[in-house]
Amino acid sequence: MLNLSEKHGMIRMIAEKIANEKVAPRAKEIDATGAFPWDLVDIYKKQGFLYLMLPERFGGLDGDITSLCLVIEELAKVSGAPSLIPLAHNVGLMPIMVSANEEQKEYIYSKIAEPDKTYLVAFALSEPDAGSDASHMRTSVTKDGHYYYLNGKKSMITNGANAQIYIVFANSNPKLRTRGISAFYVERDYPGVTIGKSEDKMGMIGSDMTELIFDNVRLTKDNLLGKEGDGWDIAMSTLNLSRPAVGAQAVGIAQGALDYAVEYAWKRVQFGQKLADFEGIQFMVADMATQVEAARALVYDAAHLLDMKVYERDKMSAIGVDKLSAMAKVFSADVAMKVTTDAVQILGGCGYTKEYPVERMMRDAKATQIYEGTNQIQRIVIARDIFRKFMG
Ligand code: COS
Repeated sequence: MLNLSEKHGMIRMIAEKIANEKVAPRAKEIDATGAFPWDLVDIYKKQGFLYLMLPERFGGLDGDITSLCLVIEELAKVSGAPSLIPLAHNVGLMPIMVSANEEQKEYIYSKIAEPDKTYLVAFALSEPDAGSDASHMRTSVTKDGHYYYLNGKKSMITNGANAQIYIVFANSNPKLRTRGISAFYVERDYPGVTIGKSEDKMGMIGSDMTELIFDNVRLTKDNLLGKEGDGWDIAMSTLNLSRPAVGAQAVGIAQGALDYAVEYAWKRVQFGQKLADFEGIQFMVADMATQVEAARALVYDAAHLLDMKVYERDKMSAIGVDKLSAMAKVFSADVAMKVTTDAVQILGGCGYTKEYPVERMMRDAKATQIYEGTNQIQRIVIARDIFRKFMG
């Protein structure tokens, strides 16, 4: 069990209450219809879940990653997609948090804090030909006088169709590879921005994932985050911050499936005894619970390290933040996949039907092994950090 501060205990309690009272009753219907749950997003806004990255003067928690993980874990326990929407939104705010100047922060944070309208943000890095190989992005930015012109296509962007602000990465000189990449904030109503194809997904249904197309979108230096060429560092710093939160989501999904399977094993009778009385089931449940607890410990260890506010890439690398973040994500996502699959197994034929929630949890768990960097990419990041001291 986690040893939480009073503040974090309170946040966890609020998130648990919202998850149980507001999200859980909607989980099955959202998965069946795929309708984007704006009503839940409005509740999240009221509860501050969309402000977690904002400074305190805007009602936020100043980028507290532990709080983000607690909120996402509690929401994910009851339903994947409704946890992904605030997760992707907060990930979208991370590049602002780590690299925007004061005027940009004031402008964007004021929009997020606007009482009458709910703004969402999306992080737009991936492209059709640049998923894991992110630095080979084709989206281009050309400078002409005071203006930048953005052209290209981003793909599989979570919140793409519903966000009003996009954080977009583009290269001005592919020969420079990572050093040619810059980051911009782009608003949905800028001329030349269109929302492309919407993906029909296996899981996380109800959270949108779309293409974004930029056709000669005119930007100014006010849209540029950090300096020209800082984009790669901003993207990597963001991923180091966000990966533990994906880990927390995976822990939540796994815990939800475990809880359901345990209750089922206690009630279901076969061969004249409860499933829970079979040693085979006991061993499965013991392993599932141990894995979930170990994943949780790794997630909150990484989150605690990030809460030391080491946002520059050099500092992050020096203390191994990239490694620990990747470990939290890869381990938790693999645990979520294993535990949800075992939960389906414990429920047997029932587990394979849509009448029970564990098949949905299994489909949702799969996403956590893929997004925010596939689990293979996480292993590359971990191994590179381990061998870094031997490199020149
Ligand atoms: N934190 C800090 N720095 C990182 C980093 C991380 N997590 N991962 C890579 N870097 C740095 C490297 O240290 C290197 O620094 P230098 O240029 O100073 O040497 C730089 O980034 C470029 O790295 P590299 O040359 O290894 O680039 P590659 O293109 O070979 O691959 C990976 C880098 C694969 C790690 C990167 O492309 C990646 O993270 N891909 C996954 C992208 C992703 O997560 N997409 C999901 C988006 S949201 S759904």
